[in-house]
Amino acid sequence: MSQPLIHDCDPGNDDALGILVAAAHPALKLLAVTTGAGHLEADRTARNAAIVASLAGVAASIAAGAARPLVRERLVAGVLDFEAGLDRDRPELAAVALDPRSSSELIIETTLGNPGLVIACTGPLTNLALALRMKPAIVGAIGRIIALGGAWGLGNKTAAAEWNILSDPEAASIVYNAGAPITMVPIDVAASVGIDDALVAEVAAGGGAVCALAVELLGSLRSTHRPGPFGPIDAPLNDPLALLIAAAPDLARTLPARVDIELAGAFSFGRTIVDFNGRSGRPPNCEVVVAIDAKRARAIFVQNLIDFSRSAAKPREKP
Ligand SMILES: [Ca+2]
Repeated sequence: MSQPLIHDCDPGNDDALGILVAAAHPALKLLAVTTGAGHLEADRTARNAAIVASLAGVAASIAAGAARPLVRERLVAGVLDFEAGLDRDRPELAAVALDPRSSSELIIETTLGNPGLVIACTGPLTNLALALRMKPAIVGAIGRIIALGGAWGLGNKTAAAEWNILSDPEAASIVYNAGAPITMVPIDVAASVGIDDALVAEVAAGGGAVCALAVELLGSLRSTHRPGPFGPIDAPLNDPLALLIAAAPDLARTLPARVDIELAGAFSFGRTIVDFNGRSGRPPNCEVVVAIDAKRARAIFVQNLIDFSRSAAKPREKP
């Protein structure tokens, strides 16, 4: 039986690849794609999700969500060039109609209707925090939250903080303290799965509209990658990993940890404090991914896209 799933995201080129994985993987049943402000404005992330759904024939409900963080002013993704993939406006591309519900409403109704479902989060955690505040009872129906974001080491937006968490630290704090099972996929470990020439070539060889879109998205991620002093050399695949782990949890090795979000630090605001050793004296609140089977993850990623591209192409091939 396939795993019911919500993908909460801010597409965003790697989020868009995540939607494709979520829709393609036979172990997943993608019920809803919920979007909000993060990488781009909220109306753009919703439209980008709707573009991906249209192009790939994704049947899930697509909703627009939070336009700003719970407490603070919104950040913008200043590290990106906004000229590639879905970062730039694409008025020429068709998009499916959005669900009339807000992302948080759709999260609540879908979760209550599908106990045990997984929520994969690849953007700021605003929508999920709102849903948890509006309807705390959903905690008991969530099978697992798989959240791409945070770091045990250096941040990627400030020296201390990773982008998704920094974009709405209060929301992240609500989610990490909600009591639901959580798997954290920190950028330290996500960096181990890179987008290299071979990966792009394998996807390109798949042919069809889905693979063509994926190649464009992969290229845009590579073009905006700025390696730090410790790498990684190749742009990290990032967001699709949350969906790949949702489909195949054994791709990831995890350790329990207490994860808290720094909400007051002058220099460390938005940092995830990952306590593997119980130094806080408080019990773990999540499983942190510490290693990924990168070879298998990328093989599944490529095969998903190729299979999906072929199946999505079939109706169009009919006379
Ligand atoms: Ca994202």
